[in-house]
Amino acid sequence: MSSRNDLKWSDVTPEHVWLNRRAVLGGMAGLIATPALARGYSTDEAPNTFEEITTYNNFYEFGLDKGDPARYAGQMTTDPWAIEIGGLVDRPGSYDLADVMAMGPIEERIYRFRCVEAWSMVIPWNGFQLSHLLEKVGMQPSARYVAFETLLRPEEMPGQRSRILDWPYREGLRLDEAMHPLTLMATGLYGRDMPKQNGAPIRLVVPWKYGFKSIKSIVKITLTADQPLNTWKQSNTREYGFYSNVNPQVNHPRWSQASERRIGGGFFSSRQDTVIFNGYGDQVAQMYAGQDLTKDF
Ligand SMILES: Nc1nc2c(c(=O)[nH]1)N[C@H]1C(S)=C(S)[C@@H](COP(=O)(O)O)O[C@H]1N2
Ligand SMILES: [Mo]
Repeated sequence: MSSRNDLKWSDVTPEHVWLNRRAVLGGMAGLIATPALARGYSTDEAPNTFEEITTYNNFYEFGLDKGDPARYAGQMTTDPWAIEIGGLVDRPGSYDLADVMAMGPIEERIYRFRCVEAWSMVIPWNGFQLSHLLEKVGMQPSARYVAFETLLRPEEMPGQRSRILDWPYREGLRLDEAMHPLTLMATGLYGRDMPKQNGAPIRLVVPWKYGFKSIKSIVKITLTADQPLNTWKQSNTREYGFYSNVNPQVNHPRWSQASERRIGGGFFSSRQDTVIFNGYGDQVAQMYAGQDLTKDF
């Protein structure tokens, strides 16, 4: 598969090369203390290791255990890949991955990532803003939401052979959320193509929302007038809403959301307070002005 992920930082980026390059660019202190290199939308917090990001995660299509995605996602075929883009758009159609990847400039964005299960990571993604894709396909005036679907292929996705969720996995965003510059179509991480367990070849990343909004291995994008279904809300409406903004004041019915465990060994391993909108409030809070976030959770 041809790749545009290596445009930014890396040749083939072993993690130490990637970290070194950051340290050089950020001043050598970066290697010793937190690599301080906040650029644009990126956080200056220390990223998790490639190993951590690719071996501890959720991708229920491959099982419920945090190690299952790394164990079983190798079976998933990601080439060829196309995304069906339709609904309230001017130019609907089946777009090949290469054409989708050419819809916006691939950037590196180092984002905090907060799972609803109260663990978090920092991940250096590569991707392009979803806004560029939406502009390319043309949003019709009646479009108010964007719906996403993951690949449905039980032959290659053992989790889809049991009814733990209503497959395919579905997610949705309000159009202003989808158009927000923080919202990424991610095509890689650490300067490499997206690992299969992290949602190859292309997945959503919405850093101010709980991780489950960041739907993986996307094959369908539909613009709609009405709020679309999202899998976790559908599976348990009391526990999961449509918005799913990170909010330490709204606890999950079965556990607190006030703090989180930052995944990672050594010095950086810690429990920390959760911040409203996962720390992206300056950039996103205004979209929810006037909404009661205890009702729109
Ligand atoms: N298709 C699909 N997308 C998914 C999931 C899933 O089970 N299936 N899990 C979600 C959850 S709960 C989390 S926390 C993130 C994990 O993403 P990561 O691999 O980047 O850590 O993926 C989200 N996207
Ligand atoms: Mo999650």
